[in-house]
Amino acid sequence: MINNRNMTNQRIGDSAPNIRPELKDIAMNGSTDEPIASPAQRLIMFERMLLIRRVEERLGADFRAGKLIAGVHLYSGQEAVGVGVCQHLRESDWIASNHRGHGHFLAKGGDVRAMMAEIHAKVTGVCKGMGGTMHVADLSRGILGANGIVGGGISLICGSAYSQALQGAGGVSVAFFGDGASTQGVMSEALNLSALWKLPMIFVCENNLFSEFSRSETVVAGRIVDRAAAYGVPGVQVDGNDLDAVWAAAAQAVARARAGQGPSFIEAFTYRMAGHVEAETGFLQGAQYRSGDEVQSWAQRDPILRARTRLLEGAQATEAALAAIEARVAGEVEAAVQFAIDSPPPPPEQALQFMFA
Ligand SMILES: Cc1ncc(C[n+]2csc(CCOP(=O)(O)OP(=O)(O)O)c2C)c(N)n1
Repeated sequence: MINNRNMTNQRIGDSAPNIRPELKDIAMNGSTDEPIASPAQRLIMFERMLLIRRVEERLGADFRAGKLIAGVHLYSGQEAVGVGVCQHLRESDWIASNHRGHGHFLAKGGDVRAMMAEIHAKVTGVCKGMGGTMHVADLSRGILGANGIVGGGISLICGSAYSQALQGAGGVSVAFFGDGASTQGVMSEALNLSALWKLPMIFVCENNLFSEFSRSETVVAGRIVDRAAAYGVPGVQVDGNDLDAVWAAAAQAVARARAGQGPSFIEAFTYRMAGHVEAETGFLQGAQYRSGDEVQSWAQRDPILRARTRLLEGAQATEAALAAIEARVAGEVEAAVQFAIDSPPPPPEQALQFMFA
C-alpha cells in the first residue's frame, strides 16, 4: 500500500550501526507503514545489483590492465539506489544519468553486452561505439544516457517529464545526480519548473559524500533535501545502502508522479567504493582524500551484502539459489566482455554519419 502522506520531511531506513550521526538519525526514523517489496522483486533486485557490481569490478580491472580506451567512473557501492528506484519504472519511463552511469543503465534494463561493447568503443555498442562510457544511452528502453556535464541530466529529464505531462499517459521521468550536481543552478531551475507545471519528475540525489576529491560539506551548504522544500516539492532522506528503504521511498514518489501530483525529491546517502574515476591514481600522485578506515566502515554496509543477508534471514532465498544467481551473473559478465572483445571497431566512414542531419 502506497502512502503519499509520508513524503514530506520523512526519513526512511533500517538500523545501521557504525555510520555517520546524521545517517543513524535517518536509520532510526523509519515509518512502519512503508510499502514493502515482494520476495520475487527482492530477488530480481539482488541479481540486478550483483550484475552492476560485477560489471564495474571487471571494468576497473580491465582499465588497470590497460584494456580500456578511457577512464571509467564506477558505481560500485551505490547499486541499491539505481536498482531500488528503477524497479518501479516501466520501459517507457525515462531516466537520465550522470558520469557514473553504467549502474543506472543496467538498473533500467539496458543490455549488458551492448553497454560493454560501447565502453570498448565497438560498433556493436549501444551507441555504435561513438559515445563510450560517459554516453551509454538507449532511447528504446527509456535511457536518455549517461552525461559528462554535471547536472546535465536534470534538465534533460525536465524535458521528458514535460512531454509525459502533455501525453497524460502516466509516464514518469527520473534524474539521477550527485551531491556535487545539486549545487548547479540547473537543479533550482528544474525544481521551480517541475513544481510549477506539476511535472511527473523524480529528483534522485545520490549523496555519496564526495564531489570528485572534495568532501560534500566543503562544497554543499545546508541539507540538499531542504532545497526541494523551498519549492514545495516533497522530499525524503533515505539510507541509500538499504535497498528496501530506497524501494519504499521510490514507490511513493513514482505513485505521486503517475497520479499527476507533481515532482518528488529523494536524497539517498551512499558511498562510492571505487575511486572517483579509475584513472585517478595517476593524477592524484599518492595524495589521499579519504582514509582506508572510512572505506572499510562503508564496506561493512555494503548494499548487496545487506540485501543478501536479508533474503537469507527472511527465508526468501536459500544459499543454493543465491549461489546460482551469482554464477549466472558471472557468466553474463564474461559473455559481455567476450562479445565486446570479439566485435569490430566502427568503420572509419561512420565518423561522419551521425554528425549532420
Ligand atoms: C558542468 C561540469 N562541471 C564540472 C565538471 C567536472 N566534474 C566531473 S565529475 C565532478 C564531481 C561530481 O560530483 P557529484 O555530482 O557529487 O557526483 P559523484 O562523482 O560523486 O558521483 C565534477 C566537478 C563537469 N564534468 N561538468
